[in-house]
Amino acid sequence: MNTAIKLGGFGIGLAAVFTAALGLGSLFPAATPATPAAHGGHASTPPEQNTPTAVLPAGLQISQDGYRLTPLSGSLPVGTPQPFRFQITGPDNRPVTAYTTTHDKDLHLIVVRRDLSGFQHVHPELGSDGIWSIPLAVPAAGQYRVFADFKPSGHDGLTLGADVPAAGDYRPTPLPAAARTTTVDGYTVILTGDLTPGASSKVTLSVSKDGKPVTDLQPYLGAYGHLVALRDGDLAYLHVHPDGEPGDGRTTAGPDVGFHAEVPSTGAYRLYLDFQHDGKVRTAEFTAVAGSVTGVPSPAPPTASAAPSPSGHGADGHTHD
Ligand SMILES: [Cu+2]
Repeated sequence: MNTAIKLGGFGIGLAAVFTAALGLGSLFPAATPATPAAHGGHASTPPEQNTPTAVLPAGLQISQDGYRLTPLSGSLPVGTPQPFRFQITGPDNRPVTAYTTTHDKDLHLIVVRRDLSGFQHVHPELGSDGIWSIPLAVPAAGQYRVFADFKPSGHDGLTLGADVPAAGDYRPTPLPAAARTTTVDGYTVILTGDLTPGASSKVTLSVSKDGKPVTDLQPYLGAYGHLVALRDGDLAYLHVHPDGEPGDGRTTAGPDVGFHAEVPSTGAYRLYLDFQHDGKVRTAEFTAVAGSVTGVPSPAPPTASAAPSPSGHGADGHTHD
């Protein structure tokens, strides 16, 4: 399945789990990666005690499976774009030049400040020298995380992350409180469904404008929407995609865009929905809380959440410090 694996048995196990998970449209497999076959029916030792249960979420590492993300630009400019350059090297330490296209692109670059503000989803160009480049600027100073989401030929998809600073006076932005409704550029987007730690959960985002449902969303990168979720605190990365695609005979061009998402733990996440309408891509952002966190009431049942409220039911009452 995978000739590039150079890790030990645990690494191979991870790759197998990731492959299985990708088949289900999720980067995060269930909590227990593999259950060893029962031997002789003895049940004295539960198998999970000997099984690694923690599968590292994507985006937390600069290097994985021999692949490495190396920023060649030491900082990001504030305001005026400059070329941001980086390299992906493979197990042979050479720049990777052969990729499998996913969602219309060979590589997706996500840029976000460590406080989860300033999100950008862009698509660099690959030079013949194996160096990726894109003109890039950030809106304000601070420490940024860049994520390269790509699939080397013959390998499973990877998301590697690296920190890159933007010099200047850093003023952190508190994470906005959890809410089910957000607005961007005159569009209102409503989130229904809840993130369930360790399980696949359906979330739906509904787009409207001037009080009317938008039913002519345009395909962007082969879908009516792209959703990225980042975990507050460590920026673990979850890239999820819609339930269905344009032209499959069952997926409508809005107002609802459905996703299957699986988050690795309880906690707060920032969700970023890219959608295209009237020829322009916009990003709607939400804070959502997965599971029950200390001091936070459990989310309302799905039936109740179908009726959106301006106060943001589900994780209402939660304020993030
Ligand atoms: Cu992309």
